[in-house]
Amino acid sequence: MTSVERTLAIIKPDAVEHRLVGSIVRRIEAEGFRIAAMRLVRLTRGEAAAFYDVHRDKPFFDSLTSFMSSGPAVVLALEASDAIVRWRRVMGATNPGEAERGTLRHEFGTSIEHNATHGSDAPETAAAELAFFFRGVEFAR
Ligand code: IDP
Ligand code: MG
Repeated sequence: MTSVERTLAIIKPDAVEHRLVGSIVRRIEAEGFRIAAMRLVRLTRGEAAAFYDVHRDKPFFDSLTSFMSSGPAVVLALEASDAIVRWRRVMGATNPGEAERGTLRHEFGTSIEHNATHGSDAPETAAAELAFFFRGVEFAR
């Protein structure tokens, strides 16, 4: 069984800095996702902390929120059947050093923190993360 889903993707500040937005959007389209919404955001430290609240107690939390608020990022709502799992697969493992060849994090990530992209990990987190960036936004059809 497959179902049409939406997931939240982020092109993180490292990838925007490295001028990889075009390459990553090209890959998103080539993989068959429909872009339902997309915008450039500069998160505040507080917004980054709220977004990554589940990691509040991790040793890397301060560094992560600093990184995520260090420059503009691109947030996208991606639509496809099984979008959540499929986007996670296109991104690859969290640590670029462990990500499979051909995945975005293998290609474009430079460290476990600066790993180029984000993707929601489950239907509940996808709904919450999409609302975080796109509440009140009508997805284009
Ligand atoms: P995910 O992005 O693959 O879901 P998570 O474990 O949810 O990975 O971690 C969220 C983000 O925090 C990662 O994408 C990465 O940017 C950063 N991160 C995860 N683990 C570490 C770490 O051990 N050191 C530094 N940053 C980390
Ligand atoms: Mg995660």
